[in-house]
Amino acid sequence: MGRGLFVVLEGVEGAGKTTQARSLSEWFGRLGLPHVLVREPGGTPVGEAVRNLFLERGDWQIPPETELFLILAARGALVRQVIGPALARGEIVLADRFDLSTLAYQGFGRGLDLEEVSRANRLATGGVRPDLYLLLDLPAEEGLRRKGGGGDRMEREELEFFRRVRQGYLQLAEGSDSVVVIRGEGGVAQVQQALQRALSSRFAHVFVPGGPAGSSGPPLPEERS
Ligand code: Z5A
Repeated sequence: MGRGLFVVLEGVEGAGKTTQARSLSEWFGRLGLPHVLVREPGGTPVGEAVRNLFLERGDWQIPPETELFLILAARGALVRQVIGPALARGEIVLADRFDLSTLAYQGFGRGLDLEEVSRANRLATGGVRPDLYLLLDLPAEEGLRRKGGGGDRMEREELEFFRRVRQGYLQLAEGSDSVVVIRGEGGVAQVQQALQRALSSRFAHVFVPGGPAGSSGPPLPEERS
């Protein structure tokens, strides 16, 4: 089975993931690289239904454990129905959030045990792991300011929650060579350049002008165990 490249954008609310994911997707297109763009929760019929429940605008109280299982239910479907097949075709998968979000939000944010969250994550992903996480780091205040406040169930959380999430992300990134931290405070174009630089330096054989020579998809990165 072939193995494409799995890249994830992570970060707090309003860090710019969706904006940057779109621009990266355009860049991949210009380079002639086959790719799929997914977001979490979502990306499958089950995932989109979970997304509606999860981000419900009403006054629902959802316990942290229920949040965890909702997210993992969506992820289980996304990995098996979209991400796995795309990687097997040798394509690039660019995901707007993945398992690091669960550690940051349900672990650091909600206070669930990190080991248990990691174990549950492994069950949901079936061992499919990203090749690189691009963490857009931004003070929680700035992210919320960009979003304009109010909004869905998560957006109504207190500032302190988002601060814990941000610190959690930074702690997860520390000492990990699969997480690259990118400052999210610059302008959109500046952040995009930093992301492209990070990808080009990590996967120089994939992100070359004109795309990978003589292949229908990106060359395979080292298989991870
Ligand atoms: N969640 C979870 O708890 N556990 C999990 O495991 C997973 C998710 C997978 C998904 O909500 C929620 O699910 C999320 C975490 C939780 N909730 N929270 N909080 P979502 O998908 O609706 O929201 P999001 O993932 O947090 O994305 P977002 O709020 O849309 O933010 P973003 O994608 O990072 O930012 P953006 O949409 O690109 O930009 C936000 C605004 O800032 C917009 O007006 C842009 O024009 C502007 N922007 C973007 N970049 C810049 C720069 N560089 N400068 C200035 N302004 C900018």
